[in-house]
Amino acid sequence: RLSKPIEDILNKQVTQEGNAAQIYLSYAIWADSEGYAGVANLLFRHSGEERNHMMKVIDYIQERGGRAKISALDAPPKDPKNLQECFEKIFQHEVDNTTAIYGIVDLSLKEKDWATWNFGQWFVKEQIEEETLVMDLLDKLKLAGGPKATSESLLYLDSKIGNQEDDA
Ligand code: OFO
Repeated sequence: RLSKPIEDILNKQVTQEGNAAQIYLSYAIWADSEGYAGVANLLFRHSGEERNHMMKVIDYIQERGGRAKISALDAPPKDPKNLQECFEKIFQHEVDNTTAIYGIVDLSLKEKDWATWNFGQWFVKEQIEEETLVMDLLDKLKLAGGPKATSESLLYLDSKIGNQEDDA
């Protein structure tokens, strides 16, 4: 059975994943409005992934005799200025999320709650994939010319991104 501190930190993660889903959703809508259909597609799908993460934590809390809580979510961030800022903000968000996951693993270690420790490992691995995915987007953008990228190369990049597989 979950201890109170573990239940609390997992519930914070439920909110964190819910906020992530909102952030990706708002950026997906921004990308779509800017004409980046490929990026929008990736971000819409990723928003769904974040919601799945939220459900995964909820299921775990319930399974372990805790009580999952649904809290208010933050307002989504302002629209990014351009693709560079969009990807940078997403990357920062994933790094912050990794820190939150490490907090869960750290607490489970202190409490010798090996079930939660094991549960946390799935997210540790997932965060490696997610950070890699966004770093890859930033690399591609750099190759396209970074801040000096022409709209032609951005559109080409967008179509490439739209076709890439995303299982993160
Ligand atoms: Fe983007 O990650 Fe959830 O956990």
